[in-house]
Amino acid sequence: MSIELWAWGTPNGRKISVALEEMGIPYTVKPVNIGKGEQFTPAFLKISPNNKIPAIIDSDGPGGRPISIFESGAILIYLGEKTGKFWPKGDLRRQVPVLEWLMWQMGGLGPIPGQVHHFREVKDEADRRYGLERFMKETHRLYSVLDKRLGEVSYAGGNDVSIADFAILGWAWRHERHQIDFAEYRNVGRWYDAMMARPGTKRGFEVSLS
Ligand SMILES: N[C@@H](CCC(=O)N[C@@H](CS)C(=O)NCC(=O)O)C(=O)O
Repeated sequence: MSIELWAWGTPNGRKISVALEEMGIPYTVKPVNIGKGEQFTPAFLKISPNNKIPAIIDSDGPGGRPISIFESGAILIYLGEKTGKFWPKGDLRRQVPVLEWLMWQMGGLGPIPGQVHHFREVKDEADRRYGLERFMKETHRLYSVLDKRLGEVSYAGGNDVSIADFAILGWAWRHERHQIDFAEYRNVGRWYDAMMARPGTKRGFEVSLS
């Protein structure tokens, strides 16, 4: 099995390097420098038509034929299905909470703190204040929801580490940039420390994506 990971060292890119390391899948990194516009090259658009990292190419896809996948959530589900790791393969009841928290991240704790990252850099003070007020409030709400969940179960999807944790971790890794203090979200802080202490996760954050 050989996978190409087309990515850059951002939260969405890190979700996949962490998953690949945790699953023990060999892969090669194809850096896509999004600061230099490499996400718009024809070669990349062919596998990621929305011009965003990450994307993967699995040379040994279903039926033994190559397959490319874009959207980090789709990639995580694919890798979980393929390996049976961090994904309750064949157990729809246990898949549901994993999917719920994966989708929760994809639609919330990613796009929203991403807006905080953006508005922090806005020069006009009134615009900056408006954006930060709006998106910080929602970012705090999302962390409260996660904190409650992680007060009830050990990991986002239940009692086992799953692809949902890798997805959420990619963004929680940038909590300082979106001005979140884990002292306010103790369950999230505990989960974060436990995840970051995992050797596979550490490797996933350390591997060069540039
Ligand atoms: N929903 C997408 C979001 C991916 C995304 O926003 N990627 C950013 C980097 S973290 C990107 O490639 N931005 C380049 C651009 O927007 O041109 C996913 O989860 O894969």
